[in-house]
Amino acid sequence: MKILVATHNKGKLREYTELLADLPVEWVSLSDVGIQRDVEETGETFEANARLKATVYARQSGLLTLADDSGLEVEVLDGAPGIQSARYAGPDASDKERYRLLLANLEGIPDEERQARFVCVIAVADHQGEVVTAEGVREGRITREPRGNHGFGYDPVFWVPEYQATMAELEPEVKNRLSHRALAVEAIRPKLEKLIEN
Ligand code: ITT
Repeated sequence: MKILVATHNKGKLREYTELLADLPVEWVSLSDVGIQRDVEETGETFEANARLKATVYARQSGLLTLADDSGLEVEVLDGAPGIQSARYAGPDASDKERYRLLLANLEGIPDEERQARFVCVIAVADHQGEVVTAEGVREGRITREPRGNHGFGYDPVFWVPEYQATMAELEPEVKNRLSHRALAVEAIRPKLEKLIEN
């Protein structure tokens, strides 16, 4: 069976192909099926946007489709950047510009008030619009300086207390054991296996 991993984010695509490698599935990407256009994320929650992306891309491709909406919630910023994580520093900003802006907005905030969490909601939709979802959350805090070269996005400024390292300092196999995305994958796995069997 073919499943579309519907993301334009190369970091996410790499992680899904690693996290789901054991399933008896041929994974295809948006570029494999010739879809270039982005879905406009008009929802007000991670779940709404994940559902939206999965259903639109499933309709366009005719394939069972997995999408995620994910991002970073910082407590002292009342949950920002949240669902705006990808657009935090404007539509064409780089990952580096986004985390630099975050560090600037947290200037002067002491370590104990820099708690944050990564959230990932996965939605899997079929071409008829049936959708299942699951969520994963990873707690941590925002550092004062970026560190590490692995991962993507806000990983260089996200401190994982259990490992005394930023997410970007962890080897990909380690991130894939503990990340918000890994937890969401474990939660969606039984539902996905049922869909594959049918
Ligand atoms: P798609 O919508 O095409 O999947 P996107 O990058 O626009 O790609 P989102 O709208 O879900 O995806 O935005 C996610 C944002 O949160 C984006 O800025 C990512 O860099 C960041 N993010 C998500 N997961 C992350 C992770 O595991 N590590 C670091 N940053 C992450």
